[in-house]
Amino acid sequence: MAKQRTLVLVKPDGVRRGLIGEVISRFEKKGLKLRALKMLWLSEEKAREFYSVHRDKPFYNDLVNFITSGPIVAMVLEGDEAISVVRLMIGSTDGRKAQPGTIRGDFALSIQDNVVHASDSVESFEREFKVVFSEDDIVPDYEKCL
Ligand code: FUP
Repeated sequence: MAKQRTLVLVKPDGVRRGLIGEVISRFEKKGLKLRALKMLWLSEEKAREFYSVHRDKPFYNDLVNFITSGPIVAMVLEGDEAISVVRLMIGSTDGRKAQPGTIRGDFALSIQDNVVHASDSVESFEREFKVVFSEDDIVPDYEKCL
């Protein structure tokens, strides 16, 4: 069992709809540990960097406009196989096709306004983390204090 970190965003639609608590609650109940948490409003420059892997896609500009349309909540979650576990919990990209029981399956009806983002690989996590957080934002391991 490999302990991993992943980055999750509650996107502007999720914040507007009051889903911050719901999203965090699901990950907490699953047993993932929050190691960093912040609310922020991405600049266009940071949003372009965050989604740089999609820069050649037809939806890139719309995606940047959407993710900068309001505040977001970013978090680092830690746990065994956190990247794949969280991807399973958020569901498929298109909310209309995401399985019920997943976050997108339960709360999204769109491919763009799909409530959450989660890293899809260690490499993505490392790039995304640097856009949103610095190492100082990570709280020390508090496992022993629980
Ligand atoms: P995901 O990893 O599930 O968030 O999905 P992708 O990395 O493939 O896409 C990132 C974001 O781009 C999605 F969350 C929504 C947006 N997107 C579109 O708007 N249209 C598409 O056809 C595909 C993705």
